[in-house]
Amino acid sequence: MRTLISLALVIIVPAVAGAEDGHAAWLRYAPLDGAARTRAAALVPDTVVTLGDAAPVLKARDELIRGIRGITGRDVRPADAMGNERTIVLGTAASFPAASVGYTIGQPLGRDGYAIESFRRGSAPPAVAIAGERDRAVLYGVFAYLRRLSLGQLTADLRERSEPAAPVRWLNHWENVDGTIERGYGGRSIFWEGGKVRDDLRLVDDYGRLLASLGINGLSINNVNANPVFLTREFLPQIARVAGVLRPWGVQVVLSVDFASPQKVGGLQTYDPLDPGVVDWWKKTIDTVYTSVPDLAGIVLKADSEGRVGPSAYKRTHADAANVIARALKPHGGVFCYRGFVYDHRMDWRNLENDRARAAYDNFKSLDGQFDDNVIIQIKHGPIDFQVREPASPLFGALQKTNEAIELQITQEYFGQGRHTVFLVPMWKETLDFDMQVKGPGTTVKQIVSGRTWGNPTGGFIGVSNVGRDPNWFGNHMSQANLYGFGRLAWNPDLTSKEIIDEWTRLTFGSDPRVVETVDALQLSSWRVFENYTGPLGLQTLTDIVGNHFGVSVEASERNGWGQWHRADEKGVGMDRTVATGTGYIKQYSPAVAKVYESVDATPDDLVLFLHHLPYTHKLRSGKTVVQFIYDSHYDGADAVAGWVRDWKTLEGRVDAERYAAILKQLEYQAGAAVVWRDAVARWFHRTSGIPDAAGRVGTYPGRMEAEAATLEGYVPAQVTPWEAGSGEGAVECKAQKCTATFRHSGQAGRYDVIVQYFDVNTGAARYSLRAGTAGRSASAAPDQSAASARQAQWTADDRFPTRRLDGASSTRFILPDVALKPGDSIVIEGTPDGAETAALDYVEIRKAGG
Ligand code: GCW
Repeated sequence: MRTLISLALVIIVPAVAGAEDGHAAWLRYAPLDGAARTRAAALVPDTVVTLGDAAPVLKARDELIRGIRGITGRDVRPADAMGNERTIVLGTAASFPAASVGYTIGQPLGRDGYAIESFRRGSAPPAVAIAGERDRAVLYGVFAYLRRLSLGQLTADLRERSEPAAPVRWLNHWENVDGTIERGYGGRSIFWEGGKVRDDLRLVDDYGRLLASLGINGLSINNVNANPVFLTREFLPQIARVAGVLRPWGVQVVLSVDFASPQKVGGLQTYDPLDPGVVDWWKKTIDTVYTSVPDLAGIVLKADSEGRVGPSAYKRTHADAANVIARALKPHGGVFCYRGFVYDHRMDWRNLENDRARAAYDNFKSLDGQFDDNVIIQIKHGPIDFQVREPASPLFGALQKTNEAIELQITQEYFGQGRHTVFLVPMWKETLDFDMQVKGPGTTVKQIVSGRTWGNPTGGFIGVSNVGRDPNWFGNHMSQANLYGFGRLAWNPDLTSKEIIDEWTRLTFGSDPRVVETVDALQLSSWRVFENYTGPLGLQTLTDIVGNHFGVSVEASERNGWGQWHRADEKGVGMDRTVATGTGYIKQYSPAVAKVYESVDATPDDLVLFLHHLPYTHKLRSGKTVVQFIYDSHYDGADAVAGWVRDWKTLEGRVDAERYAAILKQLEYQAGAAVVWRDAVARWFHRTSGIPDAAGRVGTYPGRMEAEAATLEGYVPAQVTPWEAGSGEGAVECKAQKCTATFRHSGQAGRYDVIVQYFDVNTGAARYSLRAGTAGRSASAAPDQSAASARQAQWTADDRFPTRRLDGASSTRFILPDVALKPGDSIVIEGTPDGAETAALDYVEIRKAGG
């Protein structure tokens, strides 16, 4: 009987309606509260009439019914015609006149535009038309309607017309057919597994729905580091299956290709873009792709970059390469995206004139005018590579006769990889709103990529998404705001960060004002906070550039060919990119922008070390010296994350328990990681510059006891690489079966949180146990149970941080809260290694309980 009951439970639990695992993201359609619900229920229709039976329009109808039911509790009935009830009519602009429902679109809608308009036929009850310029735009209109409903913004008289800023609103996915995702942090691929398409594509369907709600209309389904198998005849049915699932959502498939495909899978001797055989091969191959996927949106290519082959193999230009594929796409209406991310990663770092930031402009500027009209140059938002702070890429301003798209990275490669919360919209906005001043003032990046500045028809917004099979898509609930924000900006780049996050928070967590205020504030500050503890002043992300792009490693960027140099030495730091004395990068901007950047005093502090090499003692615009700014910002950043944890805790009971706990855990991790970053970067600059911290913090850590100074049984000293990622002189590790480190509390008696900083590498699952306080005291000193049980704890180091070494990525912490300690009490940690994971320890730190 017992077994039966527990079996039943196992089956029932996952089916519990409303499990808040984050999968529904911003489309939860949670019921509105009280009065808002009554108000909304009075405005929604009784029936929905659908004009035509195109799949996106039917999806739109189902979505409308589902959304209204969730938000207001009312059931809307599908009907064949308008009757004597309140009705919503859904259809394309063209379908309305023929249906004679009493509504016509009037002024035509452009592109993917939609209209949501109230109307009345004779004395019939009020009706609403949701009309789209094309099928998928009906979906966009319905999602807009439901967004209003959820946000409590629906009114009785609706007059909304909306058109996207640009035709290209695409995502790129860096997915491999084996199911892995390059720079993906939300689990394995929703598309691929074991070399082929997955049998179950329900997640793709769910994803298509999320994308349609944002107006995203294209999606590349394989890595730009492309596997040529995607262009083989045998593979086409697999692509067609994915396209078939996305099509009803108005999302068209895009393919990434390998430029050597004519040779690798076509059996030709060459892939020279000017060779007639190659021209012919591309044409035939793309014709064949269109027989399987007739609405393929286009192709994306990464060439001559990071080891990918390209036209340089035959001394051909990027335009030669782009046009050969673009011409094959042209008869089918396909668009070709050539990535502007072309640079040499074997540059000589000794030559102070070399500069990776110049690469995109140097590669493409002279080719302006040579690209066919269905070619887009896809440009990363900054000149390097998604670093925490970069200026707008000068290439945006350099091309006048060429279509451009901005590439924004949604997946948080350099932004904590799903383990840190960083809302990227404010950063993207800074680039989109940046005035390149290429046609006088008023030529912002968003206008240029929308094609408005030079009248180029085919441009837009491309986001690298890389969601995975994790229930919440990203491995971090808060990261969903980046996909949401990307989609909203791609539709309307004039929206503010505040508007976007406010919508997202309400749709995702509901409209409790305390929740909205807390989450909005946290998200809106998060980029600055992250920058403060990972790389302020335009230093770029001070991470392990040649490795995992996750942990701190200040010098990893230096003395190698990758060109992400900051050139810090004992006197100063920063890349001199001036025209006068540096690499000349600044000349790539319009004279008006260059004038600002060329002058140290005029350059904003945020970018100053990206553009200038300065002594540590240089006074910034803020009035602080460079080095003091570095110290201060790192402390500010780490303090801010600790503050988020406290803020989040005030939301207990206001956010569902499941997401509350997951986000708390994520923020607590982030708070610890920010301390690792803070200490590492501040100590590195302290040691290198020899200049003390005016506030006396760097090098002095109250309450901290280094493991190497503890009483050790079995534990032996170990090096942390880079040195700055380990506190004190380094760490200790256990190469025996079991080891013990004993620390002695020498401070005052009181209640403390005991923080154990240890290393969790990904090669095993070492175990730790901790005993804090005096043995035998617990019984008498604990009327309060939690304190009594809090004196001991065990945990396993089984997180999968992206490293095998003791470094900034594996350094993490365990906190035993609220422990009573008196002078002389011991804190004993026992470590049990697991294979190559050596139960390593960095330090123990005690802080006032609840701090
Ligand atoms: O940021 C770098 C990433 C690579 C990526 C490359 C690119 C797909 O580290 O993983 O390759 O950019 O954008 O092509």
